[in-house]
Parts: sequence; structure tokens; C-alpha cells
Amino acid sequence: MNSFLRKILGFFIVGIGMVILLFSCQATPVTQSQPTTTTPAATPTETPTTTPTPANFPPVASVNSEATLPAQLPPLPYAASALEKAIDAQTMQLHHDRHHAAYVNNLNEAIKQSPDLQNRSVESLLRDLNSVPENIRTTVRNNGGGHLNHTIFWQIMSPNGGGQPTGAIAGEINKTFGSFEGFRKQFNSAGGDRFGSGWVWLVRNPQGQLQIVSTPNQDSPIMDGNYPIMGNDVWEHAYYLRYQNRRAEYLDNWWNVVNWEEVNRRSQVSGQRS
Ligand code: MN3
Repeated sequence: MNSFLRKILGFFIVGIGMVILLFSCQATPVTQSQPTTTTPAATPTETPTTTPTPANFPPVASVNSEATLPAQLPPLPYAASALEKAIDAQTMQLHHDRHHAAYVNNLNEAIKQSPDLQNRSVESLLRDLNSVPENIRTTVRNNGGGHLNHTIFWQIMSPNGGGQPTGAIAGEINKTFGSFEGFRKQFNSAGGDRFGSGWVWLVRNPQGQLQIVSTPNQDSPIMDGNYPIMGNDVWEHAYYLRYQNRRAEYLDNWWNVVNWEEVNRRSQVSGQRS
């Protein structure tokens, strides 16, 4: 009798246990199904990876990297006297050691109190000047532009430069401007027409085409979405010691030192914009 009651109780407990087990087994797939539905929900967060345009811009300061901050004066890649075919040693020295150095120092001074700006590149500041506090915006524009423009300028000249363009750019120049001579004429006339101080550039525009543009002061072509392939400095400080007021003569002679190898490299990178 006692053992019979125990057996019944035993069955009863096992029965309850099985019911609980059954319910818990059914419950698990329900809770497990929740993470599965959140996985596809995570995909939309991957879509914004195609970020705004600036991120798609290839490096500008050099082919491999952007100009980091705090800014640093890059050494001349040749002796100051190496470009005598176009620019005298004293002009090169003053231009690099004083003028470019001043842009670097002024830029660093302006962003000294802004760690968030120091974490960005010079290019990123120039592409989005509105993100720079208004009280230092003009200083960053002038000196950040000055730093970037001159960094490019030293690289696209060489003691072994000059002559006819080589590489892929030669063909593209012919296709776009008719001939190298036609291109040179247009480039020089844009440089001559720039009133006051500024630059003349060969850029790749957002449509992917070669274009000659001129910028005032130290404005960089990247401020307009253009990629600077090569540029000549038409500030008086770039030529006045040797050429005085004869800017046209300086523009003509400058072609004797153009580093076509570097221009080709920059042109190739400029086409990689997506
Ligand atoms: Mn200059």
C-alpha cells in the first residue's frame, strides 16, 4: 500500500517534470528566434559605410598620405640651388625656409587650443572649412592652404625635370588641350591673368576631367572638390628676386623644372576617386 502510493507520487513528479521540460523546450526556440531576427536588422548599419564625398578623396599632400597635424615643414627634396634652370637658390631658400615655414607655424598656432582639429588632416580642414571655428577659419584657410600648396609644389619640381611630358599624362594632355604647347599656353595665361597673389593649377575635376584653374591667395583646389595634379606659385615671393615684375618669363622658364614623373603619379591617384 505504501509502496503503491510512492509509485503514484513518483509518476506524478515525473509527469510534472516532463510537462515542465516540454514547456521549457518549446520556450527556447522562441527566445532563440529573437537574435536571428536582429541579425538582418543589423545590415542597415553597414549601408552608411558609403560615407560623404570627402572620405572618397585620395590623399593630396603626397601620393601616399594626407598632411598630418600638427603640421611639419617637409625638407626640400633637392638642394636650394638645384632648380637654377628656373628659380634661383636664394628665392628657393627664402620661399621654403621662411614663407612655407611661416604657414606651418601659423597653422599650428591657430589650432593649438583645439585637440579635435589636431586629430584631423590639413586636407580634411580645408575640404570642410565650416567645421573649423569661425575665429580661426581664415587663418586655417590661408595657412593650411599655404602648407598644402607648397608641399605639393616642391614635389612636382625636380632638377631632372622639364622637357616634354612623359607617361599617361602626356596623352591625356594632348587629348584635353590639343597639344602640350596648347596646354602650356593656357596654363601660363591663367597664371598671368591671376590678379595679385595666387596659384595656377592643372586639376582633375569632380567629373574626372583635366582642367586648368587658378586660385586666389593660398586657396587650395580641394576647396572646390578639384584634385591638384600640378601647380605653379604666382605670388611675387616665388619669382621677384630674379624676374622682378616679369611674371610671364618666370611662367615660361618654370617648365624647365617640372617633374613629369611626380605629375604622372599624382594624376594616377587623382583618378582613383570614387
Ligand atoms: Mn609661395
